[in-house]
Amino acid sequence: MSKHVKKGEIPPDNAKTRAIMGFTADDAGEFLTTNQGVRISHDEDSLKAGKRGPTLLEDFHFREKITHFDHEMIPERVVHARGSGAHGVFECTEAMGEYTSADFLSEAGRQTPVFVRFSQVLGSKGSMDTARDVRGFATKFYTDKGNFDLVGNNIPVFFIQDAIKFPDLIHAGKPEPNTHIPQASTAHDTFWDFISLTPESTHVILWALSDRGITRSYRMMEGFGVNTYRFVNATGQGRFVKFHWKPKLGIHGLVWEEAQMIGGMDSDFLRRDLYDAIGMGFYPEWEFGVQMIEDADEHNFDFDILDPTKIWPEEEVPVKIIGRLTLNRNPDNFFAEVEQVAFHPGHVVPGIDFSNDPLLQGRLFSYLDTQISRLGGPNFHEIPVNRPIAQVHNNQRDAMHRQTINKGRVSYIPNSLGDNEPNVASREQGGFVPYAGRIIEGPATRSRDEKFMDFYSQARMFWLSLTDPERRHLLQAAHFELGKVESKAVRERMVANFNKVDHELAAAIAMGVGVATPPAGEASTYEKSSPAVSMAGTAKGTIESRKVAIIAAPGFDGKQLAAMQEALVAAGAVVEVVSMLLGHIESADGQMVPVKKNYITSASVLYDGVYIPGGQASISMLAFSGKVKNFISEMYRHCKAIAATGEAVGLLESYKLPGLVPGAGKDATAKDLGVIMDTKPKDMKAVAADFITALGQHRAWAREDVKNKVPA
Ligand code: HDE
Repeated sequence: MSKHVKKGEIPPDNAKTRAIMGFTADDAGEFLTTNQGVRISHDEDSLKAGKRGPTLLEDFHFREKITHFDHEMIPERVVHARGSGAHGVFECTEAMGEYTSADFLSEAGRQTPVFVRFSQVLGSKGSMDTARDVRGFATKFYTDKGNFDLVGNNIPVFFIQDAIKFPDLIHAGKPEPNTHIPQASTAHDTFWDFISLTPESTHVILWALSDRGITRSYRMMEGFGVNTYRFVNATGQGRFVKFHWKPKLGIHGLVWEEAQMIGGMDSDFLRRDLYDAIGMGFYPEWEFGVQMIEDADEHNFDFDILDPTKIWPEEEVPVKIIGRLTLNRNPDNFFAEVEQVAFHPGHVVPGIDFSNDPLLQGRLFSYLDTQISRLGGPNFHEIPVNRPIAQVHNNQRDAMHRQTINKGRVSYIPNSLGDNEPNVASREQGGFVPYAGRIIEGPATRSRDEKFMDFYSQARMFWLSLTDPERRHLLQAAHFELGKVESKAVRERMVANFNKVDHELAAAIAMGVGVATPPAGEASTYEKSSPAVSMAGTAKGTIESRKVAIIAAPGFDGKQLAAMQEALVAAGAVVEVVSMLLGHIESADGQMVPVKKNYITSASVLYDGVYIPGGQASISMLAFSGKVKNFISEMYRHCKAIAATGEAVGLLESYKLPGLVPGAGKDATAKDLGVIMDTKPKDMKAVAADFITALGQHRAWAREDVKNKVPA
C-alpha cells in the first residue's frame, strides 16, 4: 500500500475532493421530493380517474419522473465506451524546472489531485472487460494552473500514423454494420482486411496479440502517452517528451482461454478488480516517467521520433522517473464521474506543448468535438468531475446547461468598460505561450516522411524481444484472431505482412490458419532488441490483493486451513473458501468456517491460485466432485499456483496432471511448476511461504509445455 496515503482516509483531503463534494447529494433520512423540491406523498400509483383509470395528465410527479427516465441515456463514447475510473493523487518526486515550467512538476513532494479512467477501445458500454483489446489509460491532473489531460493507452504504439485514417480503423474493428457482429472483438474479416492493407499497423498488432491485449488488471498494466509531446521550460526552451506509467504490481496478462471464460463468468472483471482493490485499501500505484529528446537529436534515430507507430526504445532513451500516481478513492456515482468525465489531449498546461506528430494533431481536433455531442453542448467543463480547481475567467457565455452566473455587462475583449479584464497573462504571469520552435515551412502535401515508411523494423524488434512463453501466446492469439477470418485472401495478406517481420513468425501463423508458408528471405534485417518491451520478469513477488480460493468440504483439516489462510491474509491476499454449499463447513476438530462461494457462483478463472487442505472426510467428498476436478485442472491449465496438504496431495495426484509425478511431494520439479505439495506438513508456515512465492510470480510459465494436455 502507498506510504503517503493512509488506508481509510476517505475522502482524501485535497482541493478537488473538497470542490467535488459540494456537488454530492445524500438522500439518507430525507423526504422524497420532485425536482422542484416539493415533498411527495405517494410514489407507487399514478394519479387516476377512479381506481381503474385512466391516468390524469395533471400528475406532474408521474410526468416528471417518466420524462427524466426517458432521457437518462447519453451517447456512449464512439471509442473507449466501456471503462472504469477512480480518483487519486499524483505526487511529483523530482523537480523538473530545468525541463518544463509545468507547475505540478516543479518541486518534489508537490501533490496534484487526479481522476483516471481506464477503458477498452472497441466494445460497447455493456460489453465485457476481458476482450482482447488495447486499453485506455486517461488521466486528468487538476493542477493549480489548470487541467492537464494525459490521454494514453496501455500499448505504446498506435495502428495508424495519421488521424485521417482513424474513422476507417474504427469502422473496420467495430461490429460489422450489416449484422452488428461481433461485439468487442477484432476476430472478424473487416478488421483484418483493413489491417492487412495497412502495413504501418504491423507493429501495434504484435503488441495487441501479446498478453498486453488481455490484462489481468488495470492495476497491472503500463500506460503510455503514445504521442510525442514537448516540455517547455520557463525560458521557452523546448525538448521532445514521451510519457510513461509503470505499475507497482508489475505487468501481467490473463491466459486467452481464461479471458474468454471470465467474459461469461464475470463480464465486469476489471471494473470489479479496481473497485474492490481501492475499497479494501490496496491503492493502485504507478511511477510516472518521461523520455526526453533534445531538439538537436531529433533526426539522430533510425526511426522518426514523431511517428506514433514507433517506440523510443528505453535502452536508447531512458525513462526518467519523476512522479508517482496513487488511486485512493472510488467514484460515488458511476455516471456522474466515470461516464461524464471528458478528456482531451489538447488540455495542456504551461510547460507542456505538442509536437507535429500527425496523429496527435488530429486528436487535438477530435476530443473537444466529440464531447459536444456526447455531453450535449460546450459547457461540459462545468460538470463537477471536469471542473478545474484553477479558477476560470473568460468571455465565453451561455449555451446549453450553463451553470455559471457571470456578472457584469462586459463579455468581450478589448473593452474599456471593464478595465479590459479578464486580461491575458504573460509567460512570467503563468500564461500559456505556444512553443515557438516548431518548423512549419514546406509545400502543402498529403504525404509522409521516408522514415515513417519503415513498417517492419520495430515490429521485428518487438518479436525478437519476447520470451518463449510470450511468443507462444502471441502465436496462439494470431491463430484465434485470423482463424476467425473467413476470407483466405485476407489471411494470406496478413501472413505476408508478418513474413516481412520474421519468417519463423509468419510460418508458425500460416500453419495455424490454413495458408501456405511464404518464402523465406523477405524479413526485415533489423536485429536490435528491447528487453523493456517484454512483460516477463516484471513480477514483483507481492500477492497484495491477489485472489486465492480454498476448496474444502466438511471434515477438512482445520489447523491446515487456518494456518494457510492466516499466512495468505497477512501477505495481503483476498482469500475465499469455496465449497459445495453456501453457509458454514465444519472442520474435523469442530471449527466452523464460513463459505464465501459455492461451485456454481465461483469459477477457477476468477482466482489467482487455489489451496486444498487435507482432512480425510473432506477429501473423500471432494474426490467425487467433477466440479472440483475441473476447477483444479483449469487452474493447472492456466498456469496458476496450486497448493495441497495432507490427504489433498493424493487427490491432486489422482487427477494425473501432466508433468506432476505422483509422489513428487516436496520435489523441486513440482515447485518449478508452481505446485506446492506436502503430505505431512510439519511446518505450515513453510508450505504457505512456498505457495506465496508461487503466487507472487503471477503464473508458472514452466507449466506451458504440458498445460495443453489438460482437457479444457
Ligand atoms: Fe482516442 N478518442 N483517438 N486515442 N482515446 C477518444 O474521445 C481519437 C488515440 C484514447 O476515458 C474519443 O472522449 C482520434 C490514441 C482514450 O474518456 C475520440 C484518434 C490514443 C480515450 C477519440 C485517436 C487514444 C479516447 C472518444 C486518432 C492513445 C478514452 C470519446 C488520431 C494515446 C478517454 C472521447 C476516456 C477517446 C479520438 C487515437 C486514447 C473520438 C481521432 C493514439 C484513452 O475523440
